[in-house]
Order: sequence, then C-alpha cells, then structure tokens
Amino acid sequence: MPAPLRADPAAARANRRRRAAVLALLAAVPVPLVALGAAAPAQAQRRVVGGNAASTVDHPWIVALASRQQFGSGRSGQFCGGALVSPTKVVTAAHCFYDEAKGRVERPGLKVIVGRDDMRGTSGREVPVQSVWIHPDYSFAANMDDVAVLTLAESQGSRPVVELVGQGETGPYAAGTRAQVYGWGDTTGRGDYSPVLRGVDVSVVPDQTCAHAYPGGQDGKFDARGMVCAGEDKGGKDACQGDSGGPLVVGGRLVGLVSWGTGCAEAAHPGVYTRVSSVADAVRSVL
Ligand code: 4AZ
Repeated sequence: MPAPLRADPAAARANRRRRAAVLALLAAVPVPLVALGAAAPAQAQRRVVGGNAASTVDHPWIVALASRQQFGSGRSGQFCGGALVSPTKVVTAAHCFYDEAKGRVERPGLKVIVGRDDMRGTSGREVPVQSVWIHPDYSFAANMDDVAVLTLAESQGSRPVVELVGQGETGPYAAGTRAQVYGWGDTTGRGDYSPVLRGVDVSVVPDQTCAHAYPGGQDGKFDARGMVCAGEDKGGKDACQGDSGGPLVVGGRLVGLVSWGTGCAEAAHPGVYTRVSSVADAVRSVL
C-alpha cells in the first residue's frame, strides 16, 4: 500500500504524475471548482487528445467504467475506460481501483457501460460487475503491471470483443507503428472531460526514448518490462486523465492500456501504457 502522500518522495512523485487523475474524479462529483484550482497543475497543458469523435458502433468492445454513486450521473459516472475481451470479461487498468490517499478503494455501484458513445445519454447498457481481479504484482508506487480484469454479471452474448496481443509478442507494435487510443477522458489537461467517446492516432515510441523521458525522479520511471509509450514528438496527441484503463490498439489488437504520464500531450512526455504483451498470460489465466 503506498505511504500517505508527501510522506515519502516516491509517493509524492506518483502524486505529481497522477494528480490530475484525482482532479478528474473530484471534478466529476459536485466539488467547488475553487478547491480544485488550488491543487491544479501549474503548467498549462495542451489540448489532449487532439483526436476525433469515435463510436462504439465501429468499436463495440470499447467500454466505460462507471460509478454513479461515486462520481455523479452527469456523465453516467464514467471514471475509466476498458476493453471487452470475452462476453463476460473486461480488461482495464488496476489503478482505476486505487486512490492516492487510501490505496485500494471500492467503487460502489460499479458498472461497465457498453454501447454508449455519449455519457450524457442512456443508450446501450449499464452492466453490473461481479468481481474485480487486480494483477498480483501490481505496484501503485512503480505503476508496474497496471492491469485489472472485471467479470461481468451478465454475458454480452455476441458483442464483438478485442483480441489481446500474445505474451512476448512485440512485433506487431514495433517503434514507429501507428496506434489508436480511445476514451472519454480530459480533452485539455484542465479537467474538461469529454461527454463523447474520442479516439486519436499516436505513434509507438522507442523504449530508449521513453526511458529518457521518464528516467525516475519527478517524472516517474519507465520500465520497458511492463510498459510501452506512445505519442508524438511534438506532443499534441495523447491520452489523459479519465482515459485510464482504455485501449491502445494496433491492427485491431489490444497492445496497451492507458496508465500514466507527465501531463497530457506535452512534447517529450509521451503517454505510458501497460504493455499487454507482458501481462497477456496472467490476464488469460483469469479469462
Ligand atoms: C491518468 O492520470 C493519466 N498523458 C492517464 C494518461 C496520461 C497521464 C495521466 C498520459 O490517469
């Protein structure tokens, strides 16, 4: 369990990296915005995702994680993304179930929303979740093995699922490959959560480049054993808070899960994703 914030430098660093994620969650509930302003990142962040509207009609396996009880109903309670990988299983990020201050947290009334592009609406279905599996080696402090599998209480029948890249199968997403990331997250880095699903094209970043971007210390540490980065050299396109757990896809296969990063869409700070080819066997063992 991570130490209380600011009690140790590692926790403080994790806090800096994910500070806005906490804001994301706060912003979704009726909290005075002035209170948020006090804690908001000082640096201006560029328009995220720099992406476009996307649809669950085209990508029926993209799902939202939601808790109306915790985050209010304005956006259906959406707080993370995920991907349907079998009729009853959703892959997402473990950190969607963690809190800077409390460590592992409950998400009362947790639902997986399928077939809803606009979180202000009621299309599709809100499916109850039977259980949440967190990777046994997940580290909140190191952001390692940031993967969870949700078991749905109701089968999604013939709804199309997305295929995981294989364990150790890195070929399909070699550095420079174009990938797509999707989510309902922040579009500016200032807590502007998108009501509608968005997607953006990013480029897989060489491990060495990402190791330079995140050497440890304030910006966090990239570890290629369990992470892969994607973005643009100039910035401008990225995942952001609220997109966490959402899919990074290459050629229609799931290669990454939105995990962490410094800011959003900043030059020289690509988005960091859970490397699915490192956790595929562990995930498959619970499917
Ligand atoms: C987050 O806090 C988060 N720009 C997600 C993605 C990125 C940074 C932070 C990548 O959930």
